[in-house]
Amino acid sequence: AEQFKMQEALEILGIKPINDGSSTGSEWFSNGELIESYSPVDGQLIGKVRTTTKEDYERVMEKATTAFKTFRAMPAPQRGEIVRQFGNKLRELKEPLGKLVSYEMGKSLQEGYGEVQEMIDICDFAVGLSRQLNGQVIPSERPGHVMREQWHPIGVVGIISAFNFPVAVWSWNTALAWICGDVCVWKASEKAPLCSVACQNIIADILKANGLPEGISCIVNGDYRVGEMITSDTRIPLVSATGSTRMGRIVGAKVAERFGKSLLELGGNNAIIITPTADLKVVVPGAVFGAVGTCGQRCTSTRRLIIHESVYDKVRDAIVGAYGQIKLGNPLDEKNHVGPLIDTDAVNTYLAAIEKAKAEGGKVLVEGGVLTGEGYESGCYVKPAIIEAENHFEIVQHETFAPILYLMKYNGEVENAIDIQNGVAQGLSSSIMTNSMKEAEKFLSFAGSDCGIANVNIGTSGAEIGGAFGGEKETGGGRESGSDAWKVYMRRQTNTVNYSDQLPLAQGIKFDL
Ligand code: UN1
Repeated sequence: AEQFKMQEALEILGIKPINDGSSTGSEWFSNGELIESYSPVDGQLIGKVRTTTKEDYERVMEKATTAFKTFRAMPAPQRGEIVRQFGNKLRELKEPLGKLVSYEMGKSLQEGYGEVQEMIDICDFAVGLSRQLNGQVIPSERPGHVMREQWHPIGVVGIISAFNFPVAVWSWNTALAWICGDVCVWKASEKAPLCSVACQNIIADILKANGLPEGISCIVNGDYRVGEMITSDTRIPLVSATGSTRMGRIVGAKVAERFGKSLLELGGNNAIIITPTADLKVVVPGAVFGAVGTCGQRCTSTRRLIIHESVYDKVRDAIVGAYGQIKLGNPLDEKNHVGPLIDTDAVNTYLAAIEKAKAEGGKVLVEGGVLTGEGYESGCYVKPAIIEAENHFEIVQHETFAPILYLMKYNGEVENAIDIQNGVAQGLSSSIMTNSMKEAEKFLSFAGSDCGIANVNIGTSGAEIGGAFGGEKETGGGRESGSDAWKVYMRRQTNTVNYSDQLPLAQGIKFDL
């Protein structure tokens, strides 16, 4: 029955057995080899997507650069209207799209729907923002002069996204880019290419119904070689890339080499500090959802718990106890909390990390392992593991995209916990569980967490789109979604206008002729 409903979802989303992977809107073409997309849920082939060749890419860029000239001239609130229609369409299609996300990527159905909800939320945010792309008026030191700042569309935005949020990350970028007057070229993860086809179908209908040209929303498909076409292309002033630190290092350098801008959203190594006054009713669901949600494959997933020694045993026992309640299995079945990892490579990485942690002296509190037998035929289902470890272990310093949670102790004051929390190369998300106002404020102060996201009494994952999302250090420094993240999708221009009959120079310089 599940299979039939999935077929129905695929039909609604316009997914065929074989799909072109390059599109400028309604036009689809592609001449590269095929990517086969297998579901980690049941190991079945869902569909194939043809990759983008250099010639296909040129065709895409031709349309994109031409479309930009039209789109940038459209008033921003009218562009907002397009995004409003897109958000409404997503409301209609939340169920089939959420299902496809869950089936192609393996996250729980609830989280699949949640991801589509994030798309809807960013659309709403962007619609309001389309009337607020405000610049400032700045007092000039010269009489009869005015200074102001304007924000202009930047051009073609390249988007490179990861498998773990196969639809939301695209929309965080596109919803803002579109209201800003930019056009987008998206390369989805080769591990979730059908999601890109589905999203492109949805937006293409809307652009067409509004009589807009081809090229405002484009997709390309393939591996890093297609990514390189984007990163090395001087016609693309901004590249937004989400993925591993390894990938970001390459993309960031490549884009910087040609003086492009990049928005990087890379690895995290997120911790929760659990203090003596922490409320266990909040700690347990916060830490467990953070660690095992999306099978530990969020960049915000909780990797480390830093627990005060005075409450260590109590917290450890409560978390270990809660792990006993987790239901693992088909993510399309709503009673399961955790689905599979993305593929068997990810399973091998997970197994190797557990071995490495043990070899470095880690003590396993909840055993990991691969699940076998009925319902687990894809070979991608693993048991969430808990390991007592030390922060300096090499494996702990490293982001493993899997449900492995490291427990460690701190003693004395909260500053010691903050040192441990900050003592990694990544800087995405962080939390403190405390009822002490002083501890909470210290954690949020300049001397506290060094992450882009710092929370009190909630976990590390599940950020709302209203805030700027991103992090420091090896996380890459980019911010997307809410707050003033829109500014990166525009170019800033400072204007000085003289409405006097004189030409006074700035800085008091006299230049008499
Ligand atoms: C990601 O894993 O790339 O905060 C993004 C969260 C989600 C986004 C995660 N809103 O967990």
